[in-house]
Amino acid sequence: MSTHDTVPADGLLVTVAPTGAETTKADCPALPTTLAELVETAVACRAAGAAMIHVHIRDDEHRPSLDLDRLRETVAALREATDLVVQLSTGGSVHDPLEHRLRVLEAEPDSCSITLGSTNFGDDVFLNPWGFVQELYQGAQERGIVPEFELFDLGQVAALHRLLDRHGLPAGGAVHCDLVMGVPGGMPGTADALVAAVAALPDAVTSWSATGIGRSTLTVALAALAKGGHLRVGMEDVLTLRRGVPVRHNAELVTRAVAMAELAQRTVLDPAQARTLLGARPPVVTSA
Ligand code: KMH
Ligand code: ZN
Repeated sequence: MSTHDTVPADGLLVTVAPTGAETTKADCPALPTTLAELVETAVACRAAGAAMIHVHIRDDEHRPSLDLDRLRETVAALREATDLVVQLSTGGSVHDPLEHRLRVLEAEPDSCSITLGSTNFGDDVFLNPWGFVQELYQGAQERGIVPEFELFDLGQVAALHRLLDRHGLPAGGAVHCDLVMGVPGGMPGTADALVAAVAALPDAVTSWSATGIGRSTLTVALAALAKGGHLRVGMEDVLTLRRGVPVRHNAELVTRAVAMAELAQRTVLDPAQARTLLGARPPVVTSA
């Protein structure tokens, strides 16, 4: 397999976000929180059709963690077991200090999430001051890490214009966004909101995906497909397949995304094609 394959015009990137920082292991034992569970999940989701993994890690008590050694170990283990594009969350949990979130870049993932502004997040606040956003973005540029701009509301779309105008394009030259919809405090998970957000994206945007939290997940996925976007799925965002039917494994959500892609006559991208789409560097080969 080549590392920089052509991306078909009807290509569809499926990103899996398997863990997140909000759900507890006690509430959801199926959530992959240990390294072994995360690697098993990554392998199964790759087989089901995912090309990128958005990673939050947990500590030994299954609590959200940004421990740098653990992040490095996680990136290495995922690269060893799969060819997925490895994206680390710099959002962490709402309780993580900004300086810890900046240091995530030191784990040298292929990609990192960057959120463009602060958002009420349920009863909490997901803090992303402008100075922090710029520092994170410049750090990613310097390290050759491709960002995924996570956009929780329309104001953050406007902030993306401002960021690109001031600091130029990401490493690799592509601009990929993910609309995260339906967070209590952010834009609603509706087709109307998705259309408005997509219409407002900067011209420099080369690809975008969307995900709807909780019950908005199918509405957002179907609207994203209708508008030619890509899909993010996973237990970070939704814990049921339908009312009363819990997700038992993230691969179920990836399989459903692939089925929707097939219905929409889209070609599911493999990780090499995803790297081309995202402008990500070739996979790091770990020495034996
Ligand atoms: N856990 C949320 C507070 C990201 O990964 O960059 C932030 C989040 C976004 O999940
Ligand atoms: Zn996340």
